[in-house]
Amino acid sequence: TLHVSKRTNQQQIIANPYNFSVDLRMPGVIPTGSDTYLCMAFPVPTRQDAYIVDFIPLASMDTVHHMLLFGCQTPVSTHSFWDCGSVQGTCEDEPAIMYAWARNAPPTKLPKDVGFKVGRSSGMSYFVLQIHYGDISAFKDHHKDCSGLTLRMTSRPQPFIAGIYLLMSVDTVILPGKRVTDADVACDYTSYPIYPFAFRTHTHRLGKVVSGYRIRDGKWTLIGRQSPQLPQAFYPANKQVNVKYGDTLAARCVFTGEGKTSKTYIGGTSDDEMCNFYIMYYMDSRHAIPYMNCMEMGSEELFQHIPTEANVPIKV
Ligand code: IYT
Ligand code: CU
Ligand code: CU
Repeated sequence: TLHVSKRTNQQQIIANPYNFSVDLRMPGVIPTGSDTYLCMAFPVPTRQDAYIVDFIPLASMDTVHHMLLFGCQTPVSTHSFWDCGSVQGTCEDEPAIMYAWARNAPPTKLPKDVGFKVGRSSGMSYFVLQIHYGDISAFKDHHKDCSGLTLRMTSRPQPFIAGIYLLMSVDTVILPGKRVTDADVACDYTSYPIYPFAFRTHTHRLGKVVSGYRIRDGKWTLIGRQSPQLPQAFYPANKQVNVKYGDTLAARCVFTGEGKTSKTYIGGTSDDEMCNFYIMYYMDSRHAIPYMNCMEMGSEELFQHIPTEANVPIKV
């Protein structure tokens, strides 16, 4: 009967020897100023391949502004936590973003049968947790913070692999006083099909709205649009938009130079800007590519056809 099969199923989940959890927590830290970024690296606890199938955030709501999880080969430090504000960074090699938690945003869930592949063969031997402590007045009592994440993992191969496609502008210049500057990025997609299920936008203070699209046979279909001034978490993508060989992926960030007295360039500090549109997707594990990116400007001709919504500000 239904009742019996349900129980068996539950027992399987609990007793499944392939499943395990990994706690990634700050080791009791006291941030010394507002807007402190602290990072901590954790070795991936298995020699074989493993898959992250769920993220469980454990963050103090009154102090943690956001948390990001990266995977990489060589973190800046492997001993203890470090200050990873704009100067030091997270990894010596290329960090790959896997998760974002931001205050007041709903947490991202991976779809069923989807996992982020980690471990030696995937070139990801460390997790790096980055925590942005915003308002630190809650630390007046000198308590220590152990915020972080629990990862639910399995060593059982997953049918679909999660991945990130990052569209980013590398050459935008925002002129002082100019009301609108569009940063456009676009690339032809020439790989196996991907199924976007979440997206994240990132700019600094001058970003107004960031939108991402699939272009197929000249038709623009929205993957997601958001204000980068809202919590920069991964939000659910527009449903049923898949991306296949021959499509084009495109993104536009809208900036304003109002109130500025000098040019603003792309760069790492809060006085610089960034234009990022991240697509979180899944892909058949038989030909999975976990990270892809696009840094091309895209032609003016192409962007003449972008839907007008891309320049409509979002209320914050
Ligand atoms: C110059 C820029 O746009 N940097 C972005 C995107 C970026 C992310 C990763 C670039 C590289 C990376 O390896 I991961 I090269 C940037 O730094 N974005 C920040 C975080 O660092 C992830 C963000 O919050 O999106
Ligand atoms: Cu933050
Ligand atoms: Cu940035």
